[in-house]
Amino acid sequence: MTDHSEAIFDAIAAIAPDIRAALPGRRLAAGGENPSGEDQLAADVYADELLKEAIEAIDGVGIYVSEERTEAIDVGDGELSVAVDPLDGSSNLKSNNALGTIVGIYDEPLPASGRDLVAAGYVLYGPITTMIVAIGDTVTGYVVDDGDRTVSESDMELPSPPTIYSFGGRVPEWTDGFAAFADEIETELKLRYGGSMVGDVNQVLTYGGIFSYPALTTAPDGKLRLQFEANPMAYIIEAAGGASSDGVRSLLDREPDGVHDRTPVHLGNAELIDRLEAALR
Ligand code: P6P
Repeated sequence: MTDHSEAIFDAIAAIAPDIRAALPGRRLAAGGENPSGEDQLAADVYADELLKEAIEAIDGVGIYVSEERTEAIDVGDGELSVAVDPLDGSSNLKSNNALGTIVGIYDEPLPASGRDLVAAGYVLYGPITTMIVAIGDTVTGYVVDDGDRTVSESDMELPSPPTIYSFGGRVPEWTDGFAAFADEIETELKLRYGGSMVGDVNQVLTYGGIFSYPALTTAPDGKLRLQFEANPMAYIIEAAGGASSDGVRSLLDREPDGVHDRTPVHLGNAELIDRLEAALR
């Protein structure tokens, strides 16, 4: 499994320059919507096509799921299922802010529990292109240059004490429990919110803290998708010694119904997640 996972991350690193090079010319709407009802940019569609082509070429992969595609696709007779958000935070292209690619590698057909993940990672298209990969309980940071990934940090762990918080959703739509928790956290940590889960979770991994896109009064399941956003990020943060929650339990224990299920998301230092869950009880 590890060899196949490493091959998948090598393939994603190899096409990362192509995805990045395509961003300037594909900032406009493609005219369609993704299965979650969000406007698709030409960059979303292009990144998805490159990723599917790269991933289906790898032995060991059987199923491909993407934010941009309604159904799971059979791409081979392998045992692994790969779920991707090809261009997470693509709306940030308009304002030239960070965005990225999120990958979850499961050893069960999708939709699957986060406990069926064998690896997860993301590419961050920031001032430089970086990659984070978690396999088992080991998290490794890479710089991606010319399609090759070079280790920049080994055995990554969430820093402690935490210093930043990153809360999504409109404040008037926060539940009373989350608003009360936010009131406490705002007196303790610094706000860092950039509108792309990859960029914001990468700040939590870098500085320690908490990322939340919570349940809203207008959207009890929140905004982010379980299979290709929440689960992979929860796997990474828990492998780095942190914790995750949907408000009640680890995101990795949240049972999925479909490949585009949404879930409330909380990720970060364990003591902050404990406090969050207590505030929502
Ligand atoms: P909002 C990007 O569209 C995304 O899916 C995540 O990357 C990000 O965390 C969230 O939505 C941002 O949502 O409501 O702040 O625009």
